[in-house]
Amino acid sequence: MYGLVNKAIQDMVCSRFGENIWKEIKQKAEVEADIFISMEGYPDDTTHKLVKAASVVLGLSSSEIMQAFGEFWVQYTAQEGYGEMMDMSGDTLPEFLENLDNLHARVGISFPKLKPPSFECTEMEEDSLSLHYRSTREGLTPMIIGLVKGLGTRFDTEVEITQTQSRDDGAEHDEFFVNYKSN
Ligand code: 1DX
Repeated sequence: MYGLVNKAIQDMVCSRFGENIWKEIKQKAEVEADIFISMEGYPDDTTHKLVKAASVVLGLSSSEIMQAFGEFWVQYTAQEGYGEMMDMSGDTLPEFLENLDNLHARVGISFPKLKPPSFECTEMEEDSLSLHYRSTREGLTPMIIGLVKGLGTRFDTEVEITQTQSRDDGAEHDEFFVNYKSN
């Protein structure tokens, strides 16, 4: 994944727990890089090792860390150079979710090593939708819950999200039911 992802993990840990905890996590993860370059590609393994090490050092589950990271990602990217792109992608939670594939297509033009996931909304109602998440990657599903909650915060919308289908259980892709109410 692009370094932006690892840099976001670093900034989340440093802002909440400080530089020393981050150093400990990086050491435990056996990640050699001194700094992450946003626009450079890194092995997915680097990200997974960082999450695992953070889980041990902070005493939280990997799933909890990934959820927190998903929430963080929404505000992080909005303030780290991609705010305009986020602004263009919708004014409401459902609109933004429907535009995610377009957003990734746009990023992919400039960054061809992007392996964008796909998000599809079905059964769209006044206050709910089904969200289908398809990815070339495994193990990032808890992050999706955080991402959607982060979008809820961004759009001042109360969100409830529950997973209704899981690749872990043999389904073809992950599916979520999203209930929301804008304030
Ligand atoms: F609900 O399943 C809200 O590296 C959401 O594969 C979900 O393949 C917001 F310059 C610049 C760059 C860089 C901008 F090239 C990414 F570095 C992308 C900014 C999306 C904002 C996807 C990150 C692929 C890296 C799922 C989890 C990954 C999507 C991560 C969240 C808005 C982003 O993001 C999977 C890669 C951006 C960029 C957004 C993602 C890769 C998302 C969301 N994805 C790189």
